[in-house]
Amino acid sequence: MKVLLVVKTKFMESLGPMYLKSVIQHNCHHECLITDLPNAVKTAEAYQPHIVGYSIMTGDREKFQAIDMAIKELSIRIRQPIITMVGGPDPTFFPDGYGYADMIIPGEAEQALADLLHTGQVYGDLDSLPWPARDDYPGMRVRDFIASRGCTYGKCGYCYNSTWERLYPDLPKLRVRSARDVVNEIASTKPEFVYFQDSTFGLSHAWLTEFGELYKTYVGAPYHVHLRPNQVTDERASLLAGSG
Ligand code: B12
Repeated sequence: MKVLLVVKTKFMESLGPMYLKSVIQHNCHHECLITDLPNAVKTAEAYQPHIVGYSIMTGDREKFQAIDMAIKELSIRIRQPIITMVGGPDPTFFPDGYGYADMIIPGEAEQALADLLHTGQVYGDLDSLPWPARDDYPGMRVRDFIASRGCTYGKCGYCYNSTWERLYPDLPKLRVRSARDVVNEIASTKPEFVYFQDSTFGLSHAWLTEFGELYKTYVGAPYHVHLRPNQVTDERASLLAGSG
């Protein structure tokens, strides 16, 4: 089975689709390719996928819908059924607009895709997931990582976490990878610059202390994190500075 994942742009890495590609390849033993909107139809024509999945943020629904029409025409032309699916924040929060797709997969999709491809349990905790597949993003100077999912500040009006918690009340508010797993992953990519996509990075001082020591020893590249203003304490600032 061949799965084509389409992102809006490849100017930077898209961790969600990269995690899904890794599960599709390593856990499910199927093929997967990540492409962007401008190249989607051309790539699909050459790759002839069985499933096409779109990763969509709010504001981009119509752009993906237009591509979906072209993919369905291609399916008729090459006489091969192509199942299309949508996922990511917009289909999760606003599924009503997605009548055009064959499937809507809301929320985190690692386990859902494994179920769809008849594979067993892949998600135990975040450390159990295979690291994101980076081979569709060769030569990037900035590499993206995520050490946690969710956030303990669940009520900020501008952020998806509050809505997410209402949709998935059984998930812990915050799930954190072990510092060792995160640093091992980063070290394996030898990045020039590291960009953490966590909503709020290093909430636990004990975690941040362990992370800082490992990071300084095994990576050392400068890095970017998101913090809430009230997280910028002297202690956290010095832990971050100490790790480089
Ligand atoms: C990186 C990022 C960006 C990057 C995007 C880079 C890129 N490659 O395209 C940049 C900086 C460009 C960006 C821009 C914006 N962003 Co932004 N961004 C993020 C951030 C911080 C991390 C995303 C990430 O890597 N998550 C980690 C991965 C593992 O999770 P995931 O992406 O959600 O993927 C999982 C599921 O969604 C699902 N999934 C994802 N794709 C697919 C595809 C298929 C087929 C399936 C089945 C499932 C699936 O499975 C994945 C694995 O579990 C998130 C916050 C967050 N912590 O998630 C906000 C977030 C996604 N952004 C948000 C917003 C609001 C924006 C902006 C509109 C901000 C602005 N005002 O300009 C813009 C424009 C977005 C656009 N339409 O283009 C909102 C999304 C809201 C929404 N309803 O879509 C978020 C959630 C933050 C928030 N404030 O709440 N963003």
